[in-house]
Amino acid sequence: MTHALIVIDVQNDFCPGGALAVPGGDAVVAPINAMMPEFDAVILTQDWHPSGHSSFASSHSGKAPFDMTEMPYGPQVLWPDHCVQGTPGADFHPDLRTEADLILRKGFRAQIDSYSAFFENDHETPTGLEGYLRSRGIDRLTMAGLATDFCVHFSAVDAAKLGFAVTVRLDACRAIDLDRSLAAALSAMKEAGVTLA
Ligand code: VGL
Ligand code: ZN
Repeated sequence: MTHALIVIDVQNDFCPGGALAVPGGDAVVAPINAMMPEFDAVILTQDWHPSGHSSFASSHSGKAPFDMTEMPYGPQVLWPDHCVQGTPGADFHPDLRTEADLILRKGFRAQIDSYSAFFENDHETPTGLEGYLRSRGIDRLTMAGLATDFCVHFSAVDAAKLGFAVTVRLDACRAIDLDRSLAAALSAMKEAGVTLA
């Protein structure tokens, strides 16, 4: 099998001091760097929003960060402004090794958020990652990064649904854990056939 590591959103805004800091987010960097040499391919994803993105609470009058809203594609959490294209918050953590084969950016469409590295939040607009992996003959994926309960969760479930063999390295992930979203994410990943390691 050809085995790729997919490193999800290890960016400054998701690390302590960032706009949407995940508790302990920077603790994933060392284990991720250490595991990179074990894989046939390394892919990094980067949350990459235009300013004024529709997932930002600041784009909705009367809404605060972590409120919910209804989008044409379903319910959506509203976030603090984060990972705005070209800003230091959107950069990878400075210690992350970035000698990757591919950097996949997502969330660049103003009207739709994209947690998953495979499909945007409408669950139908593809990012192109599936085609990239299949054309390289990659059939096995290990995932790590931020955040366990959002981008890692949706990426892992989509990958499993697409037929990839998926392992999530929980030791190299950290969660936001909004309203018990971590527990929900863990059971959804298990149900989808993802191996939690
Ligand atoms: C993420 C919320 C908003 C993530 C990205 O990387 O998990 N979470 N944008
Ligand atoms: Zn985002």
